[in-house]
Amino acid sequence: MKEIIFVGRSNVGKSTLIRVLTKKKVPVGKLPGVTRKPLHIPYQNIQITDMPGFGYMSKVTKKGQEAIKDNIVHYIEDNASNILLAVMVINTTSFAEIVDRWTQKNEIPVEVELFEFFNELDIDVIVAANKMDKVTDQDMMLDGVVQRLGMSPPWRQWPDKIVPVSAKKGNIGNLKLLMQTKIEGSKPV
Ligand SMILES: Nc1nc2c(ncn2[C@@H]2O[C@H](COP(=O)(O)OP(=O)(O)OP(=O)(O)O)[C@@H](O)[C@H]2O)c(=O)[nH]1
Ligand SMILES: [Mg+2]
Repeated sequence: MKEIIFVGRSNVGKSTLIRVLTKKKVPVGKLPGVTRKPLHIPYQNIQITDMPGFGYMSKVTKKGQEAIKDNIVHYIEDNASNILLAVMVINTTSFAEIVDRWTQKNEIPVEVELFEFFNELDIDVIVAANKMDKVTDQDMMLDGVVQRLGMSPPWRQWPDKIVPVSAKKGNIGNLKLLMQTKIEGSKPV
């Protein structure tokens, strides 16, 4: 079945966003590591897949976290031909800081790696810049995000690559519309 997958670091709000979109009670929670396995939610004629988050998880060892990250990569590789779209959810408030911390250690941040991985596999990816309710200088923050993902600011020139949202407030901006375009574009004519 065709699917739209939601990926991103633990605790960025993937499941909350899926709740808002599907009105289904997928498990969400305060601590990172709530979603442990890909969860499929029927959505129109496709499915939405709620992926586990990568990175720090409460009560999971470093090794366990690595295994989960490997599972995510394998899932994407194995299902690439069915994935209509990947929604990469970020916590906008901490994205720049996390990416810069990794870059300073001469390591490629996981979110940057994942973004490039989707591009390599030719899978369309949209960044859902979540938790915008906590961001004060929105344009500055979003410009910083696109820049770190290799796109030139201003962020507004990438309307089908980045969408500011606040899952908590139920504000999902253009995300639903962008998903709809993908779903309809995939229907056989
Ligand atoms: N302020 C704010 N908090 C949010 C927003 N979206 C989600 N949260 C909170 O972030 C926390 C994590 O939400 P989840 O939806 O469980 O996050 P997740 O990405 O699915 O997490 P894992 O399954 O652990 O990877 C919860 O406490 C949510 O209430 C948002 O837009 N703004
Ligand atoms: Mg989750």
